[in-house]
Amino acid sequence: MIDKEMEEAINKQINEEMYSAYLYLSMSAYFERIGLKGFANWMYVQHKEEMDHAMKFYRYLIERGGSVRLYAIAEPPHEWDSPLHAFEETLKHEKHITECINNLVDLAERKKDRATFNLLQWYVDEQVEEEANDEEIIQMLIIVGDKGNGLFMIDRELAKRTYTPLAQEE
Ligand code: OFO
Repeated sequence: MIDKEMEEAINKQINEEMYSAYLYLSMSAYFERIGLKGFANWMYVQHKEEMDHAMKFYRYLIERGGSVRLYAIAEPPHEWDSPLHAFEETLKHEKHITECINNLVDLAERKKDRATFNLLQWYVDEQVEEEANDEEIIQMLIIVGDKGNGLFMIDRELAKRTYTPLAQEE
């Protein structure tokens, strides 16, 4: 049976992950609206990955005999100034998520909850990858100046991203 404080913290993280999924779905709709289908695809895949992050915590809580609480998901923004602005906000959000994960790691250590600590290592690695991906796209957008032919080249690149369900990765 999982510790109650740990359970509450994981339930809050499920909500953070669900919000991430919501935020990126909203960004996907924004990119569709401004005619950047590749960017929209990238964000849609990101949305699905965030749902997987939430569900990984959800299944873990159930497995540990915990009780899942699905808190209300906040409304994300629906408008950004430019593709660069959207990706800067994405990176900012991911840094916030990294901090949340690090706090969970600290709690698991304090509670001597080795199983949760082990689970969290997957999220620690995932955050490194997510921040690096965002930084790479931000750099590309800075180089091409956020418009014109360069932007369409990035759009073609981002159109190639495909979704791999989490269960198949492990
Ligand atoms: Fe974007 O990694 Fe989960 O939230």
